[in-house]
Amino acid sequence: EATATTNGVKNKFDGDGVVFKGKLIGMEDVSVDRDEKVCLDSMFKLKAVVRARGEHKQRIQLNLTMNGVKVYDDTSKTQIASHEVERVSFVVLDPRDQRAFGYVYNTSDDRHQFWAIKTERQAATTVLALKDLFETAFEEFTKAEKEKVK
Ligand code: I3P
Repeated sequence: EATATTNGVKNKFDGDGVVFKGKLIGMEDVSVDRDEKVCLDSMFKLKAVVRARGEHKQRIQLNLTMNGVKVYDDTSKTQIASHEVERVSFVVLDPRDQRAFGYVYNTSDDRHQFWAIKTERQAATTVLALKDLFETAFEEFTKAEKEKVK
């Protein structure tokens, strides 16, 4: 069920938002909130951990919504994480893998978590949708701020 935004106009990120299927490569704390090399080092390390473990990656569903990026276990539909848009500081595509990307989520206690995700299809499609979400959320925020000063 889509919820109306501040100006009453609905967009594709309202309600359940835009959905992508994927697998969780892994996540870990990184030292900084925006650095391509740090993120890619983490990506390759997390992939190596998966390989070494030899187990299947967890299947996930990503919902890109106005209330943030929701991560669900695809089998049980249990929510694993909810990442508010304004706390996501960096998104990176894996240059060695067309189906992998990651992002940095900044926790309320100031840690920087890198989430590495393998997408079912091209990762660039998901990254473009994420950028669209950031822009849409920022526009909504700006509109709401303008309403306040009226
Ligand atoms: C699988 C293959 C798949 C991979 C899957 C591997 O190995 O590499 O591409 O899925 O990962 O198990 P194999 O060819 O030996 O069966 P992704 O491309 O989606 O990572 P998974 O087991 O973690 O699902």
